[in-house]
Amino acid sequence: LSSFNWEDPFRLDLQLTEEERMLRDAARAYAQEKLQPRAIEAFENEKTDPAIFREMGEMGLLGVTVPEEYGGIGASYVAYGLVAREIERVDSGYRSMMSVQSSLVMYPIYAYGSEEQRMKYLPKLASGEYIGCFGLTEPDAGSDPSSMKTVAKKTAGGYVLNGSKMWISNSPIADVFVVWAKSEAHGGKIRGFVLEKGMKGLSAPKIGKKLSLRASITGEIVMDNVEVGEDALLPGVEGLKGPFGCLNRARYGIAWGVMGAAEFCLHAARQYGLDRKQFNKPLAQTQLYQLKLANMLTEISLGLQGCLRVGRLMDEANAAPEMISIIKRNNCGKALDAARLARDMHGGNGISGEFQVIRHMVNLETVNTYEGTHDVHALILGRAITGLQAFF
Ligand code: TGC
Ligand code: FAD
Repeated sequence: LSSFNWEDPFRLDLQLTEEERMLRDAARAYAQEKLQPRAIEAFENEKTDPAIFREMGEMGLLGVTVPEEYGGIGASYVAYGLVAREIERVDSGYRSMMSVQSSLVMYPIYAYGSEEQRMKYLPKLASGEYIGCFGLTEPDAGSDPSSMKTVAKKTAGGYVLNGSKMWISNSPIADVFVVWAKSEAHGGKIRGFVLEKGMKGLSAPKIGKKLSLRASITGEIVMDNVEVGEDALLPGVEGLKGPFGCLNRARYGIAWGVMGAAEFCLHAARQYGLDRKQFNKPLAQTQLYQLKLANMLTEISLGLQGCLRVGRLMDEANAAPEMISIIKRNNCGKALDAARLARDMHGGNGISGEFQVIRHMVNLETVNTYEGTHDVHALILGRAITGLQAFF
């Protein structure tokens, strides 16, 4: 048997391709050099820097799975997950900005869009020149998106949209809005539309006073008789499987991302415990402190390995949504546990923004809720196990 490396317990590194390692290293360097120095202040002042999209675009970190002809780099889903992990190691809000753009805006335009829509939007979204957002949730339709009220009515040349979306990442600074509405012309089925900033009747007010995910701007999308042409309709999908196809990918990325946040918390707690002495010995030399570190390390190791397995299956087009529910749900819950532990292990310093663990902790409350809450994913799995749906 060979030696153990606590920083890579299951030798994840060895399970990656050279290309995946290179992209991970580039994402890590960018995140540590460019994002980390801004993170504390961005959170404190609730400031989202739109330049981050262009920086990520330059680094090739937006829409990494999208083929090169549309501005992506045609990388694997494992590579996408590795990028999410590196960005979220710094802040869940930055990962949110990246994953909405990649999985919730570029993916549907690529997978369901016409060739004209792809050419019009994807290269500019990949470079970060355009910022995108995804509107599914409404004030009265969160976990149950099928109850959405937003409607698209047919007009002579296209559609007119009315409704409002709530809790939409990036919306106040977005140029491109992928929104989901019930289309009367399609028998009331849910259809996707691509709207653009500046359209008459379209606004996106910011939601203020967030105490979580403060580096990522969130807003509403208000559609008051927004008229669009036929070319705004995403032609390739109908029904809830449209937005869910996007969510599968974003949820998968989140499962990797939150492990990055948890790793930050583990590393911070370990270092703090080595540096700080109480009762004449380092905190890290106490049994309780070590138990907490061991629990964190175990969950992170298992969580990452689960992500890698599901990622490989996604790359073989052989993954099921329930697999993604397992890793999204479990990894968010475990990352939140790790962040709460790390906060506790830092004592009073744990509540200071300077030590960063409380920022991860409150961010992860959002990540545990969006893209399907912890309990909703339990119900998705419960339905798969029993064949009985318990949502309603
Ligand atoms: P259900 O009857 O289960 O399904 C309706 C139709 O959708 C299909 N479907 C899926 N297709 C692909 N992938 C999936 N994961 C799918 N899940 C369902 C299904 O096959 C069916 O198709 P068809 O053709 O037969 O009509 O629908 P339901 O209404 O009973 O769903 C219940 C439930 C709870 C599973 C679902 O609604 C759910 O997952 N709720 C959670 C909502 C959610 O995740 N919202 C996310 C909003 S976006 C967001 O949070 C972005 S944050 C991003 C960031 O900042 O990083
Ligand atoms: P609810 O659905 O009202 O749930 C409240 C509680 O009830 C939860 O604990 C839930 O688990 C529980 N619950 C719900 N149904 C059941 C049931 N059947 N059985 C048992 N328990 C149940 N949405 C977008 O469309 N695009 C975005 O970009 C986006 N970004 C977001 C960014 C932030 C910062 C936040 C906070 C949210 C974002 N969301 C976005 C919305 C997010 O997806 C929803 O908040 C989430 O789906 C939960 O919906 P809800 O808030 O309406 O909660």
